[in-house]
Amino acid sequence: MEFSKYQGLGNDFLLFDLRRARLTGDGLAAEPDLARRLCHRRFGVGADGVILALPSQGPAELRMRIFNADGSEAEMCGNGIRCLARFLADRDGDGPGRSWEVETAAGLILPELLADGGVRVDMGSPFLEPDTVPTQLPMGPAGLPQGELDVMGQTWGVAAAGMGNPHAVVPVPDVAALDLEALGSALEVHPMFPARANVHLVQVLSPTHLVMRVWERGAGPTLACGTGACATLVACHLLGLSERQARLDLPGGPLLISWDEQSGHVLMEGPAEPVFHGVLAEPLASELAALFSTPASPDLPPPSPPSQEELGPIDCATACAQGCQRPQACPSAEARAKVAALLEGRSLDDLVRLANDSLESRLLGRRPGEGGPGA
Ligand code: ZDP
Repeated sequence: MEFSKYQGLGNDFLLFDLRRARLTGDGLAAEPDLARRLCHRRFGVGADGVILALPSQGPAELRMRIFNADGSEAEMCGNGIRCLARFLADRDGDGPGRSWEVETAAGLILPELLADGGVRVDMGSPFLEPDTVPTQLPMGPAGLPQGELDVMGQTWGVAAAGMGNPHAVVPVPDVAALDLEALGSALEVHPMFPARANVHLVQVLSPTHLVMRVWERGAGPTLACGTGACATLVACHLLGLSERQARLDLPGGPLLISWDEQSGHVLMEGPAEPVFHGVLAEPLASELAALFSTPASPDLPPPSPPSQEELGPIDCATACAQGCQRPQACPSAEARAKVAALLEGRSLDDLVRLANDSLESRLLGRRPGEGGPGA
């Protein structure tokens, strides 16, 4: 079971290429303890999260799933998707300009490899309605959920935004002066955030330059959070604190974030670097491999499609409306085979005579009192 470790601004991930594998059941989501053990920095490999590259379920090229160090699954991951793009490019030998459509629980996300090795990502539109974040904070005058929350005996002005995953943004005069551990851990599980929250303290240096500290849901204090930087820029712009485009300095380094006025999409640009490639030892390797029906070895052919018996009978009316999908499983195949046999070996004249005869007998059958079916 091979894996690679990548990091984006010090936010680090274990990546597994399972694009040719098939999930049995719900994979890692059903085994939160496995993600915890992989991410543990002393008993495991060590990372902020585990990222799986999986076959897409729709038209996208692939699907990404991300698990936090505490085993919980996140909908999206900004630094992680940059790492995923570099990982795929490194494995497949792709260069600058290559882009991918990635299916995530936050919708289709589009990373693109840049000439300098960095990655630009179209992160889609932010979620600003309270129940889409999700948060219990009410819609505020700035056009996003806002409120005052009491934590640690103090009142904090908090704004919320979603990038598929939930974020709480707290503008403060000096990020360095605050106890991130205490504030972050309390706001992460605040009842106003029913799915918990990633917590960001942000200080405005200028309208195009912000500095932030990050407390990640399920991971604690991390060096960077891509989705968090996007949510923070959106919140700061709506609150009148920043332009639509700014540099956000995170503990691990800067990200460039812009909120495109026309498309409404947030664009993120930043680095992603390989750290090492490894092979999991037992028992972790077998435990992870057991979650997939095919190991992730690139040398193996893709999994064979399920057999007709496994698939069961087909519903032609819905499944085959655009043409026969599975002739072997077609319930009308027998009837169609009889017609084919009938047509074969008969001349056109025979067929015309057959049609006329049967038409005549049907017409006769309908005349009252002259016999035929039902008379
Ligand atoms: O939403 C969450 O539970 C996050 N901890 C997921 C990871 C977000 C991340 N830091 C990012 O860059 O967006 C990886």
